[in-house]
Amino acid sequence: MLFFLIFTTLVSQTPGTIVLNEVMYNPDGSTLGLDEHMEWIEIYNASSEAVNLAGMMISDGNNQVFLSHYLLAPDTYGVIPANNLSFSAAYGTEIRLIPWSGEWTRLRNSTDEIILYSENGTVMETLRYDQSWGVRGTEPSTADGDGASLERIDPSGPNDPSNWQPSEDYANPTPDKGGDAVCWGTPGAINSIAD
Ligand SMILES: [Ca+2]
Ligand SMILES: [Ca+2]
Ligand SMILES: [Ca+2]
Repeated sequence: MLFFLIFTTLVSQTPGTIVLNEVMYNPDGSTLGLDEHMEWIEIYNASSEAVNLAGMMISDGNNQVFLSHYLLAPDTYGVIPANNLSFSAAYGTEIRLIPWSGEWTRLRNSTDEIILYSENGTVMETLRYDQSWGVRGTEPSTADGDGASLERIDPSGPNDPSNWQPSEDYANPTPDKGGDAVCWGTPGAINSIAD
C-alpha cells in the first residue's frame, strides 16, 4: 500500500494528468445561493492511474487551497467546493468532494486566475477565465450568474474560450420553485459540452 501511494504520487503529478475541468465562478444567486457558499471547482484525472491529490494546491495568486489526501481514480471527476455543507445541500451527497484546507480562492465574477500546482510546487496549469467566455451577441454568458458553470470541452485542449464554454444542460431542466429552468453545471460528472 505504501509503495502504491508513493508510486502514484511520483509518476502522476505532471501537467496534463490532473486538469481543471469545470468552474462555477458565479452561481445563480436566486436559485443556488451566495458566491461565498456556492462556488466550486471540478478537477479531472485524465491519466490512466489513480492519483494521490495530497499536497496539490490551487491558488489565484492570493489565497491557497491545499488538497488533502485523496486517491482520484482514472477518468474520474472530483469537486472542490467553497463550502461542503452548502454544496451538498444543493447538489446532494453523492458527488465526490475533495477535502481541502487553507482559504478559499474566491472566484471573481469578472475575470480571475486559477492556478493548479503539483505537490512539489510545479505549475500544472493556469486557467484565466473571463465573464466574456460564452457571451453570444448582446446576451451575457449563462455562466456569469445565470445558472450555468464554465465547462472545459476537451480536457487536453487549451485554457481559452475556444475550449471553455457555459454548461448546456438546459435541455433537461430541473425547475426551481417558480418553475424556471435551473442548470447548475455537472459537478462530479462528465461535462455537458464534452467532446
Ligand atoms: Ca464568484
Ligand atoms: Ca480570486
Ligand atoms: Ca463536470
